[in-house]
Amino acid sequence: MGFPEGFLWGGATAANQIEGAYAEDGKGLSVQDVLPGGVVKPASAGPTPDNLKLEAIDFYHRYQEDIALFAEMGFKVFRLSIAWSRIFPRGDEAEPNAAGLAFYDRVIDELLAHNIVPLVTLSHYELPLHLAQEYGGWTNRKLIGFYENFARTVFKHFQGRVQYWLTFNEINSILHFPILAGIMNATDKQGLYQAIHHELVASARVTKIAHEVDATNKIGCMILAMPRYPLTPNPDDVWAALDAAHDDFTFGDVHCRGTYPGYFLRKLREAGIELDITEQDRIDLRNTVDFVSFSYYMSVCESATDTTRGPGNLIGGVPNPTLAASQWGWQIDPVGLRIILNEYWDRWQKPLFIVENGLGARDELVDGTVADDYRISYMNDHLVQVGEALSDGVAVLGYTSWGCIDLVSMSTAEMSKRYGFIYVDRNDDGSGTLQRYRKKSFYWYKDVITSNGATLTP
Ligand code: BGP
Repeated sequence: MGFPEGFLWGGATAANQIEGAYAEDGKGLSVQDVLPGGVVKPASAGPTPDNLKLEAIDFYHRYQEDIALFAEMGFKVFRLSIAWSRIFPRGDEAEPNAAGLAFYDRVIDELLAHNIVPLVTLSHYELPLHLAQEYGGWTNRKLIGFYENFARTVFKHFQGRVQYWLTFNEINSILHFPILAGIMNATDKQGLYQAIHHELVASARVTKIAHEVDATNKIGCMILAMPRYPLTPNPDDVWAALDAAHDDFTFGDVHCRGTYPGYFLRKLREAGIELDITEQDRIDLRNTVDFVSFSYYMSVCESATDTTRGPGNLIGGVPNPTLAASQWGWQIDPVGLRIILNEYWDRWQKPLFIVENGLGARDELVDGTVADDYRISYMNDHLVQVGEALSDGVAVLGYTSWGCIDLVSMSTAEMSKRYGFIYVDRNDDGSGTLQRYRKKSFYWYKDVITSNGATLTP
């Protein structure tokens, strides 16, 4: 079967991890600008000189060079996010910041000039800091209106130029890191779940708006996907795995079915949480998405008795004794990608889009390049499993590898955790020329794209 004609090959990024220029052209501070240690560390008082994100890889000024490199690899699609705080610096203004829109005009026009389809995330782990500080982030229902205003503005502005949109990056990770929803202080579960509800309603409402602005718009939700395997065949472990998976399924279920699943309502009941859900909310939630996108890096095990938690993509889990791990302890499991693709397709029957996958590793620049065979092998093995899933009959729209150009890590705010096909000369201490270099994987990916997957080795 193989990869279909028109399969969208490309790469993925997020505004706060590549752009830099954190205060340029009227941009307001975003929540990410005050997380110099990355998302897993507590928030600091304000921007600090050691916050690599403030300059990041300076995509803000170097986008032309970077997009030319993406085009050289043959990218069909490029995933970027629009920083909400560039368009609405405080988040609650009525009118957008024209200079912010102008930046994305330049970027999107550049992509289109290279025949690269833009795939835009509306909120990639960020919101204007003002909305977090003054309103309590997504715990506040008013955020729905602010987000709608932001979304409507960009849908209209980029109408005819951007067709693929994602509403919230890895929306399920809010359960574990409420800061991602602008909840700056420790909060009770009630506030957290109310914030989840507000995000889900907001996602559904902007899905409706996107279709009203342009019926050809395609809106996806975005889920942090991580297969949960039972640590042993003990049925209690099997249930523990399903119970943990429900935390992720909830978000896809609401986005694809338009109502809350029973297992989620039970969890709320048992935790004594009563959500404020209006009749209008229930109607709004029925605006389901056109496709489901997800990130995939690793799988974990779950157990009814073993409480060990290994490192991982924000959530982590019980380590799998059969798998090797990356330098950051993320366990490598290509078959898990086929499993997730089959599972999501069976469950939701919506086209799937793999919008993040890749290997974070320490690279060594030698003679102007990096011999990153480990990355090639990781990606080859995962893409082979995508091919298997396609043969299983799963509808997959495309694949955007994470951090196609080296960028600042989300969890740890390091530069040295590199994912790219393109090496960026910048170090954890902020030193470096920011010059770009093609890695070995650059040429490898170019061949994969040109051959539409035929050069992958099973
Ligand atoms: C995902 C996020 C990305 C990202 C990636 C890799 O969860 O959506 O923003 O950075 O993980 O994570 P890290 O940068 O921590 O290695």
